[in-house]
Amino acid sequence: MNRIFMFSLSAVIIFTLSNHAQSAQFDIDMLNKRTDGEKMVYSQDVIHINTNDTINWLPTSPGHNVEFIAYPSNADVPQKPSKVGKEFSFTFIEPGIYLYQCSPHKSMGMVALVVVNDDTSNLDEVATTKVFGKSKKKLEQLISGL
Ligand SMILES: [Cu+2]
Repeated sequence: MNRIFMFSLSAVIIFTLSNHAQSAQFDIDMLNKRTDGEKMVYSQDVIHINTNDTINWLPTSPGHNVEFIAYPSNADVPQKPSKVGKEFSFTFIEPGIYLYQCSPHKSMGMVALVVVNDDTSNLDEVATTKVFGKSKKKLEQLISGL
């Protein structure tokens, strides 16, 4: 093998390795209506991601936001709800389950989960977090599907 070929091969290997180590980005739409007919809903009820992955919540329909209401004890999540109708991004550092709701539609079942590294060690806390109205049944369904 000549030197140029060897150099190219090493470059490809290094690129592949570094690309693999890179964290991922995921988009979740905030919706008035989902394709399955659900109203006031996030495009994904439960998403499984890895440490250092980022989720971008998109204001695909207006009037929604993200408010974390249960999360791993050492997670540094925003303590205030995100701005209604604005894109919001968060990078998940701590493994565990994150429960969030849409503040304007928290009693209409607009709750969802992020599970980082498939770690469910804070499941009890998530299951006993106070949610409102239709979100009680929705949360039960999401948890039973984990
Ligand atoms: Cu909403």
